[in-house]
Amino acid sequence: MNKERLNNVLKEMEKQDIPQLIISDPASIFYLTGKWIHPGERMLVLYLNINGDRKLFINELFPLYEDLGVEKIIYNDTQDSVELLAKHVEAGKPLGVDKNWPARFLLRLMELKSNCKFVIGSNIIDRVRMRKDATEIELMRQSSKINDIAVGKIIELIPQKYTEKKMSKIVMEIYEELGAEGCSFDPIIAYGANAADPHHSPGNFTVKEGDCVIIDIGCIKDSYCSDITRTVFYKKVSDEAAKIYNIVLEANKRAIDAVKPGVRFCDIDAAARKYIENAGYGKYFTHRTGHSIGIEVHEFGDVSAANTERVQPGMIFSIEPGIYIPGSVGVRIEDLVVVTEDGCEVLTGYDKNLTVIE
Ligand SMILES: [Mn+2]
Repeated sequence: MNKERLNNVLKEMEKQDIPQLIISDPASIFYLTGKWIHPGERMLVLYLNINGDRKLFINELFPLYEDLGVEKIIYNDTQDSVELLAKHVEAGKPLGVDKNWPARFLLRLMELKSNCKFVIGSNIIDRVRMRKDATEIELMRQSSKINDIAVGKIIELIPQKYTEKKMSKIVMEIYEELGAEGCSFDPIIAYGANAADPHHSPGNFTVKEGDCVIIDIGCIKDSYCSDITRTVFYKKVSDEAAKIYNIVLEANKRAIDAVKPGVRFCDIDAAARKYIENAGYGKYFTHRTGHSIGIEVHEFGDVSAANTERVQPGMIFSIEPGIYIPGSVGVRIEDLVVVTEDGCEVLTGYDKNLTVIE
C-alpha cells in the first residue's frame, strides 16, 4: 500500500464522516496497492476502516503472491463472498460503497448489514485521486510525450489518404512501437464533415482536399493515460474554417491562461466558452471544456459550467474547446495541464498553430 495515498484517503474519510469504506474499482485499488486486479464478475473489495482495519477480499483464482501491505481474505467460487465481507464490516456505522459496485453484491450486503447506513463512498477516493503526487505527474509527462510523437506521426501520414479506420489502427501500432501499453480510448480520426461529430467513430472515409482532420488520441504508459486533439487541414483551408480554427485556438489559450490554484473549474470553462460565444459560435461548442485524467482517461472532476469547485496544485485535466458546424467542419484543440503552485504546466507539447498539410 502506498502510505501517503492511503493516509489521504483515511483523512478524507474522517472529513466526510464515513468511518468505513468499500473500494471495488480496480483503478482505485491499483492507485493504493500498485497492483492491477481485474476480477470479472467475482467480488474484489478493498475494505478500509479509520480504526486501522484494512482487508483485501479476493477470489483465489487471482493468485496474489506479493505482499501488498494489506491482509488478504481469500475465498473460492463455492463460498459466499459477501457473507465473508459482512463479517468484517462494522455494525451500526456508516459504510461508503463504490458507485459502480454491482447490485448483486450491494443488495445482499444491505440485507446482511441492515443496521449500517449505506452511502456512496467513491467521492472520497475520487477526490484524493484528483491531486496527483510527484510520481504520478512525472508518469503523466512521459505518457504525454509519447502521445506528442504519435500525433506527429499520424499527421505525417495524412497525404497517404488512408481511411479513418486504417489510421486508427495505425495509431495503435505506433503506440506499441513507442512502448506504450495501448490506447487510453478508441482513437478518433475524422475527416471533413465527420469532424462535426465530437465522438465520431472512424469509418471507411478518405480525406479530400479542403477537409479538416481531427485526430483525438491517447495512450496508456505505465498505467497513466494521455489525451491530445489536434485539427489540421488537408491541402487548403477555407476562410471560414481558418476563422473557426483561430477562435478555438484562442479559447484553448484563454482557458489555459486561467488555470491556477483557487480558480473554479467553471471559471476555466467560462474563459473558453465566453470567447467562443462572443465570436458568435456558442451554440456550436456542445460539450464541457475538459475532464480530469490520470489512471483513467476520464476521472472525477469536470471542467464544466456546473463544477464550482476550486482547482488545486497537482490536479491534471484537459482543456479541449471545440466548434462543430454540422455538415461541414469541426475543430477541437486539446491539451493536458497540471496545476502548479502559481499557474499550470502544459503537458502536451505538440504544435497547435493552424497547419495545412500538403
Ligand atoms: Mn479528452
